[in-house]
Amino acid sequence: MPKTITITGAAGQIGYQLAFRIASGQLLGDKTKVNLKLLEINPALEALKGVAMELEDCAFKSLGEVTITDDASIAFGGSDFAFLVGAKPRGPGMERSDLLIENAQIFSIQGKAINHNANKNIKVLVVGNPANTNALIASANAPDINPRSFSAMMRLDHNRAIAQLAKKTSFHSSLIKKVAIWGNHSTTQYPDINNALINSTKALDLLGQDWVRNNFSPAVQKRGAEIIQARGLSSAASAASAAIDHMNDWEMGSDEGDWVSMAIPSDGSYGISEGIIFSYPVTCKDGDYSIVQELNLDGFSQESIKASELELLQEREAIKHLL
Ligand code: NAX
Repeated sequence: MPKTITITGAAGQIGYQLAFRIASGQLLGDKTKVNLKLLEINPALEALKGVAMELEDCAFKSLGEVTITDDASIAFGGSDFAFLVGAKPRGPGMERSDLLIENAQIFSIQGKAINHNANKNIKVLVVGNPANTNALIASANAPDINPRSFSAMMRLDHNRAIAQLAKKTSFHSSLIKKVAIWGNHSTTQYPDINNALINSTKALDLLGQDWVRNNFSPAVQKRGAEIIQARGLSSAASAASAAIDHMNDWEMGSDEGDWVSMAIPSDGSYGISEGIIFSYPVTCKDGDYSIVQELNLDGFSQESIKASELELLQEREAIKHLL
C-alpha cells in the first residue's frame, strides 16, 4: 500500500534535501512506495516544478506520484506523514513576536487543511520555526486529529549533542546513548547528559560538569549560528536528516536501550504545563512514543527546564487568539 507524504516548503533548502531522501526510500524503506505531495507558496511553484522534474529524473524505485501545489487542501489530501518545513523567515526589523504571529497564520491554515483532508492517523512533524508553537497552532486547528499526532523537531539538537560528545571523547557517535534535549527549539533548550552513556560508561564520569555547562551546552545551543557563519546559509542537509530520523523512529521504533528527543504535547510529566509542545526524552514503539519517566533532575536541570517552559508559555500567550 503506498504512503502519502506531504512536504511543505519543498522548494526551500531543507525541503530540497528531504524530498529526495524520502523518495529514495530512506524514511520507510525502499519496499514501500511513496507518493509525494509538495506544497509551496505561489511564487515558488516554478522552482518546485524543477524539483519535481529532478525527482522524476532519479527514477527512484520507491517513488510513486509527485504532486506539486500551492493549495494546502490538495497537499494534505490523504496524507499519512507530513513534514511542515515551510515557514516565514525573520525579516529585517522583525521582532520575535512578529515572527510568531506571521507563522501562526500559516500553521493555523495548514492545521485546518490537515483536519479536513489528511488520513486521521497522520503523523505530523513541524520543522519550520518557531517549531514548537507552530505545532501547537496546527494541532489546535485540527480538532479531529489526536494531538499526539503533532510534534516538533528537536532531533537536530539531539544529534548535535551526540556529535559534540563524540568529538570530545573520540568515541563513535553510535556508542553514545541516552542524551536528552528538553524544552523549546531555541536557545533556552536544555541539553542534558546526566543519564548519557558513552561506550557504556556514564558520560559524567568521563567529562567534568564544568565542561558540560561551559562548553557542551553552549556548543549545542549555538551550533546553528556556527553553521550559518561557515556556510553562509543555515543548516539544511543535517536538518533534513534529523527530520527523517525523527519520523523514522516514531513510525518504526527507536533503538532498544536508547532514547530520542521529540517535542510533543506535554501531559504534565516532570511538572511541565499540559498542552505546550515540549521536548522530552522518549522511546518509540509500535508507531507511538512514551515519555521516559522517573529521571532524577538536579536543581540546575530543573531550573533550565523551567526557563524553557516559561518561554513556551509566553509564546503560547502571544498567539492564544489562534488556538
Ligand atoms: P528556506 O527559506 O530555504 O525554505 C522555506 C520554504 O518555505 C521556501 O521555499 C518558502 O517559499 C516556503 N514557504 C514559506 N511559506 C510557506 C507556506 N505558507 N506554505 C508552503 N511553503 C511555504 O528555509 P529552510 O532553510 O528550508 O528552513 C525552513 C524552516 O526550518 C525555517 O523556519 C527554519 O528556521 C527551520 N529550521 C528548523 C530547525 C529545527 O530543528 N526545528 C532546524 C533547521 C531550520 O533552521
